[in-house]
Amino acid sequence: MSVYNHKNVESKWQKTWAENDQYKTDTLDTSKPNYYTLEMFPYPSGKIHMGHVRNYSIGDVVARFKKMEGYNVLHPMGWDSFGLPAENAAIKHGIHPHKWTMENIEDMKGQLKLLGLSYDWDREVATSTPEYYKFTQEIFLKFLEHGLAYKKKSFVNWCPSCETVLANEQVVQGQCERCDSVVIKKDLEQWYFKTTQYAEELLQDLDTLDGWPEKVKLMQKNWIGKSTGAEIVFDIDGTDKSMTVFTTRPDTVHGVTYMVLAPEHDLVKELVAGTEYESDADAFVAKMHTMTEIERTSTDVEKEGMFIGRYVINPLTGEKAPIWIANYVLADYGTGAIMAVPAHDERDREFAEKYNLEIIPVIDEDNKMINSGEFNGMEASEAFGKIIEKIEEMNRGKKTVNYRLRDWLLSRQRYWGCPIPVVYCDTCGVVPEKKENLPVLLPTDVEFTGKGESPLTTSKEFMTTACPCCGKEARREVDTMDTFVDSSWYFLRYIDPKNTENIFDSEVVNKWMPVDQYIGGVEHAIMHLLYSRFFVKAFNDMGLVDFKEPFKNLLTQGMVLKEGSKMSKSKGNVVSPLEIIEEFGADTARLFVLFAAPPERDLDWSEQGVEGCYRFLNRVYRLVDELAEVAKSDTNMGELTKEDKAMRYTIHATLKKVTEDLSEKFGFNTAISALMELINEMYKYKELDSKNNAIIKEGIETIVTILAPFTPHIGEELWTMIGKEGSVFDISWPKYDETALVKDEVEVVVQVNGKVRGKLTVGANVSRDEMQELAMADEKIKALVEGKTIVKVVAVPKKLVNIVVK
Ligand code: ANZ
Ligand code: ZN
Repeated sequence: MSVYNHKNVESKWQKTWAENDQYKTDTLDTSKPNYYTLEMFPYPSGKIHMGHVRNYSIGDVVARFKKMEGYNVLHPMGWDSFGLPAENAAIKHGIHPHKWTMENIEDMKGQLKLLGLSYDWDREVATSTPEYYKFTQEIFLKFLEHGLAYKKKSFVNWCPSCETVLANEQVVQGQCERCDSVVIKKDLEQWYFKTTQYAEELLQDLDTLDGWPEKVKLMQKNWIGKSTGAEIVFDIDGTDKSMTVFTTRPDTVHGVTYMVLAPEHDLVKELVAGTEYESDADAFVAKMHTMTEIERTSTDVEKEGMFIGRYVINPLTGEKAPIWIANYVLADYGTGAIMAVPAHDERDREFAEKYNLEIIPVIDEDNKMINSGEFNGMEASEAFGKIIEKIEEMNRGKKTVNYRLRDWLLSRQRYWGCPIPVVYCDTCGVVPEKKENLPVLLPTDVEFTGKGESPLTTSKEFMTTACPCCGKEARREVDTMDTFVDSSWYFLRYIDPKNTENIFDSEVVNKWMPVDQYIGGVEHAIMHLLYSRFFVKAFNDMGLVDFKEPFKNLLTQGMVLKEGSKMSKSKGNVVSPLEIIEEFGADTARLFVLFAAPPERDLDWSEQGVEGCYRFLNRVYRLVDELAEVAKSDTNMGELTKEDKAMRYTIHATLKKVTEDLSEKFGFNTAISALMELINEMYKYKELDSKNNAIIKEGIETIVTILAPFTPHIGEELWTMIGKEGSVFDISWPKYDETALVKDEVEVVVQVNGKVRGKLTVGANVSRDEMQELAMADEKIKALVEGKTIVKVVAVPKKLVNIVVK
């Protein structure tokens, strides 16, 4: 008799797997169908947390199961290793970000290995290595070449504490996502990717993603934010200028009583220059810069604005309307200008009431047009189209579609990111670095003050360079790329990670993509997924790939909570995976996170739950250990008793359930609980005098095989204990025996006049007539129908008998 020693078992198998290169994938092998399963790669903070354990355990079950199902499985792992924490460590502790990052990667890799995950480590990538970012830079140059990267000056979100620009997506309720500082606006020259060029495709193609959670698709849809309406041009009275507005309600154009320009709108300066309004307007604009977009448009914030002395002429009515500037109109949505219709727009009404502006209703309660000249009496929905037509005829505007999606601002005033490979030359202007000069390496002679401009400006070595065009002395771009650029293509690099010539080999990538199953946190539902989709679409248009979406199926796993709240240092409720692995083993940790909740749901950490899983694995171990000799023996099943049949039924029903749970949905928790029941049944069965050794053998083999993807170390160990050679993961996933699932006896409901009056156990194959006879023979039923006329008897085989009496 041996005892389950998780430490010995786990270290033994981890070593064996490494020695045998067990999880190496040959991407060129065409003998099996491909299956690419991927978990979102981590930032190398140095320590794995329970969220990682959960994410990667889920992915590992998928990978192992698919491999046993006969697929050539690709299951890689790497590091999203550029980013702010490394730089902060440099500022705080004087450690170079590179050193800090590489040490963390080593530490975390060691920790991941303790979890027994089936990664092909030969494909490991780290985005901060020159081998990787050389290609991030090449991709940037391709985008530049195809007009998908450009530079522009604009008001950007600026975090005064991180001293860097933030993408819209990184501003949460007006605050920096990382440090919670209030985000302000700053006017800077920045690099952008033209994500808006793909707005419509990014929206439309969501419909092709059947394997994505609806909620994620909805979040993306809202983020893209398509609205249909019109652009209408209003001439500015007494000038040769005009003002173009975007409206989703062209039907209300007769109700326009004033106009609003965003304070930052270029026209504002032109219109107030040299007028009595100039200084007040300047002050108002300056004030707006201290506010975030969120604040400015929040319904709680009082609407504020000022008249700037000019009027437009309404193209449909010929009436004049005053031009105002106001906080609630944003510069970078639509055209940055609106026609205000206080009768039908809540925001405009509030503003009009405050400043005593006219309110003219143009639609009545029956949705019919009023005060609208030739359109009076028309349904508003009809007028919508008719007014657009008229405006188009008059050449005063057109039907348009507008998206909330903005171009992706990728410049960061940071050191630890991918250098943007362009050079500024006094003669040639902005010059892309030559492909053969890539990578533009991050210099090491940099000072980390944490303040001011991009740290790269402190590097002499970096700052002075030769213009790739004319050879004269020139300056390098000192900003680095947003780290989301790095993670927008890593899933492609895994397929061809050692390619030194190209970003990847298109042919192999086309064979493996899209990713069959992507797994990660819902916090990446917008940015990372949208950006990756954008990259793939751009690559498709450049002819680099032949697919249009990167991730076929997506699973967003829930969080790991403790007593209902998120584990966090400040709450002091963090459970360290390493301690759990030490005390109970990785298999127990994996089993717990897979068993405690369905993967999409949040999971509450429970000490008792973990102990329960540990006891379960011990129980399986003892069972297999006790029955190992029987399982090794060569026996015949022979004639089966009722108990034998019941045991076989449980074995094969469990196998069927686990197979279905793993292949159709991510029913890890229900699969595991079915397995637990099977173990209980086996414990009972083995005590029977009449037990059949062939069934025990069948049961034990099934248990070991189907438990293995969840808890791989003990899986391999038990496999060896029952005398098998090689790895349990090299065998095919077992097929259940249909005949074992055919029950000899079934329970049938007996009804009298449709009311359930009893139950009968009958042979599974009895006929309708026999069922009827058996029902009538039942004492209780007999009493109920006695003295009555039987009108008819309905019998549904294996289900029910209904006797209708009068
Ligand atoms: C006149 C009007 C009348 C409007 C009415 C609405 C209701 P969505 O659906 O979000 O696209 N708008 C346009 N550009 C704006 C900007 N830069 N800042 C603030 N508001 C802006 O909203 C489109 C509507 O929001 C537009 O239609 C415009 O107001 C306003 F009864 O025009 B509407
Ligand atoms: Zn030059």
